[in-house]
Amino acid sequence: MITLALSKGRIFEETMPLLAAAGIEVTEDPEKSRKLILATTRPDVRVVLVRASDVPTYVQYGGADLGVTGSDVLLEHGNQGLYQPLDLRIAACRLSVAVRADYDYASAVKQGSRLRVATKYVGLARDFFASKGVHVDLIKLYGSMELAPLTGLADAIVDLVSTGNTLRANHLVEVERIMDISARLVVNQAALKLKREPIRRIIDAFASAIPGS
Ligand code: PRT
Ligand code: MG
Repeated sequence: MITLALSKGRIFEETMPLLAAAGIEVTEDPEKSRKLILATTRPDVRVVLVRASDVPTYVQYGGADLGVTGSDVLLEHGNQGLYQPLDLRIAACRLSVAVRADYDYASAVKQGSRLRVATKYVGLARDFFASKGVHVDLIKLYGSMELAPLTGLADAIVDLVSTGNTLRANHLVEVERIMDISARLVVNQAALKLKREPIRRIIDAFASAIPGS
């Protein structure tokens, strides 16, 4: 049995064409079913649904053989023991710093002020501001980062941006782009040895179906 870990939503949806290229179709709709283990048209392949931030953990400890996860999640998690053969170029976005439209970020940075930054990405944010020599107090949040500057919880946020619509709707502006983000295929190292042939075939099929390749 080959187990693939996916998260519901954009990762699941954008992985479906890659699976199709490998001749695999998921036979249940995760939005309609409450099942956490989904069957596929291949009796030896199943999909497990986990939180986006749990995908690396499942693959690292062998709860899944393969997984699809954002490079944001991987970098924040630390990719201990995960084989990362492919940038799938799906679920693309960027990690950015955003502030209220009326907040003078450039001056605050220039004056060496201590910034309060709210984010889910504490590790990535710490590294980024340290590399710029900007002093920050980091506030860990688990969601709705956009609310933090609006309520006075923080001066800035570090969050993912794709269309920019969420920032605009909340009168926030992007002031720095930290890095580009896309989803990666991750593979458990032991599974790669023990199930080499079927896993290799999936990796090759995914590689052939990467958007823009
Ligand atoms: O929702 P949950 O807490 O379970 O987990 P999650 O939010 O990590 O999962 P999900 O499915 O939302 O995101 C999974 C992965 O998709 C992320 O780890 C990223 O690698 C990738 N991705 C790509 C995104 C976005 N684009 C994205 N736009 N993840 C989140 N967003 C959010 C962003 O945080 C912000 O709130 O969408 C909003 C901004 O979108 P725009 O289009 O308005 O700019
Ligand atoms: Mg989400």
